[in-house]
Amino acid sequence: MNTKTISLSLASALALAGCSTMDGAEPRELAMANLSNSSGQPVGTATLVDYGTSRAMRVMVTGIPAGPHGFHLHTTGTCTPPDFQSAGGHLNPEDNEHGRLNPDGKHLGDLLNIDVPASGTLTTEVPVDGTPDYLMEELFDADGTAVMIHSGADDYRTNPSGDAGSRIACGVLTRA
Ligand SMILES: [Cu+2]
Ligand SMILES: [Zn+2]
Repeated sequence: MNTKTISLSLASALALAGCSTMDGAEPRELAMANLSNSSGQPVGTATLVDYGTSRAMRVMVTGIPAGPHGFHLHTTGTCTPPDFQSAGGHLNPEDNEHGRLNPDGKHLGDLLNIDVPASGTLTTEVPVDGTPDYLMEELFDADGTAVMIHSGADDYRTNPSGDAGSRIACGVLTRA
């Protein structure tokens, strides 16, 4: 290895180290919800994680029927079983229509479906749009925000709810 190669390698290493520090590569938890099913039993957690350049909702669930499930943020942070209608519609501060495949969509609360395997246990992450400041302002408005899992898949298109079926698990977000 000649001197030029060595100095380039060192420069790259420093650049990478600098990058990770500036990005805040240490994931930071912003908010968290304990999820319960319609019988009031705990089924897992949802945690909003800030990766510096992006945000994600980390989902850890168990005892959920296998298959794809609509997964949303709902506008009111109240989870009253068994139907969880208390949580209102999707979190939608920009007054859009529902669905990421809808040309007039999407709601801030429209997250990707989660696909639960036969075991009923899943750990995954789905992206969440918006800066940390914007998200914290909207999530922790006067009436808070709920995280919801539905019985069926969100079709990402049908207004206002994606035709995702009943609400099977709900949790109120709190600041982490
Ligand atoms: Cu929903
Ligand atoms: Zn929606």
